[in-house]
Amino acid sequence: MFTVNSAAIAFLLPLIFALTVAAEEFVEKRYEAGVDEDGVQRVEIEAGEYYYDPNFIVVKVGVPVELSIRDVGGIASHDIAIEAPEAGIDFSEDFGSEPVTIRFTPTRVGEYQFECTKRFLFFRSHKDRGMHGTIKVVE
Ligand SMILES: [Cu+2]
Repeated sequence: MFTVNSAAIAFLLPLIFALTVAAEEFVEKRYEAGVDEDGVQRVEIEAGEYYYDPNFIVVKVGVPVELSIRDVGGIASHDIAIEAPEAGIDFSEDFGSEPVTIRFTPTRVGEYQFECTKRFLFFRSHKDRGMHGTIKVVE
């Protein structure tokens, strides 16, 4: 006979709520890329559960960008995806603790959203848990 302990329910319900519904605070971490001597804007991103740092990245239009991204902890695996082909920014890359380099040249001013597309079973997606950000392309 299967019985449900009320103490277990009292413990599990808030946990299920936290994992599936509750909003987590999103803190903006801004980085304005400079242009290196070789004409490349380099940006290093560290990612974990469930964030990118930085998550608001300002780059200049028409100047090549090199994003270097790596996972700095946790057990979940992550990716970074952005779909803005109209701005020359369109990629989806898995990464781990070794840095992965992504190159593109932004062609249009604007703000473009990136996110982690991973999700574990029925839990909230990594994006919904705070794993998203913005590339802002400026003149
Ligand atoms: Cu993720």
